[in-house]
Amino acid sequence: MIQAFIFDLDGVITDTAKFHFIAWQKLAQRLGFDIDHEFNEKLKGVGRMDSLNLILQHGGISLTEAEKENEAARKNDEYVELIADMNASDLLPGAREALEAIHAAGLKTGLASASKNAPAILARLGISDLFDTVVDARFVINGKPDPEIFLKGAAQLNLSVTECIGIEDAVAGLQSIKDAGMYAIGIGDPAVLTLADTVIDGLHQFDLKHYI
Ligand code: G16
Ligand code: MG
Repeated sequence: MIQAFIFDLDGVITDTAKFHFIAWQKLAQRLGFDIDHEFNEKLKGVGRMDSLNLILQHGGISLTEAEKENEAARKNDEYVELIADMNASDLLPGAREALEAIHAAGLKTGLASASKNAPAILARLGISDLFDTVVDARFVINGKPDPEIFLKGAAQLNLSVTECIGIEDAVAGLQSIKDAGMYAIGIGDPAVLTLADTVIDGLHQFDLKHYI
């Protein structure tokens, strides 16, 4: 019996990818190259340092560990400035309604985000109190596609994985949900999200009664 839904943040609840893109693009340009939107797709759901490594590889640049730390911190400062203006209007359609419907049915909600900025973003969106538990990148050793983040979400809710459903827009995130042993709802293109048990366009299409 399903007791909880564990949500990814970027691409499911809100679109932070556009802000990450601006900040990563600035970093790439500082180093003398460009990234485009197609390349940005590869960074979705991928943690900060892994994203930086992919970008450096893309630009054919190699940096020392200290230089990487410095660039990642600078990118994050720029990103934090960009998300400071976020508010409830940045919620994706149906996100608040889905969270409220789950609570109204007496079920639980969790967040499993690769972003260390996740709690601040939830606060900006005005939905912190709609999550029973939050697992972000600060609390996991192995990021997505490793199942750790979704396993931890279920454990923090005191539930077994078969009582939880994971919701993700990125292939790496869906891998994480499936390897955790959960049912997976994909958000996006069914041709891309082949790991998902079911795919919807967005949370505006989320219908709780289909899953409980
Ligand atoms: C998000 C984004 C990724 C980003 C990662 C780390 O993951 O999709 O592009 O690199 O967080 O973010 P930060 O630099 O803020 O720690 P998710 O899991 O919310 O989709
Ligand atoms: Mg995502």
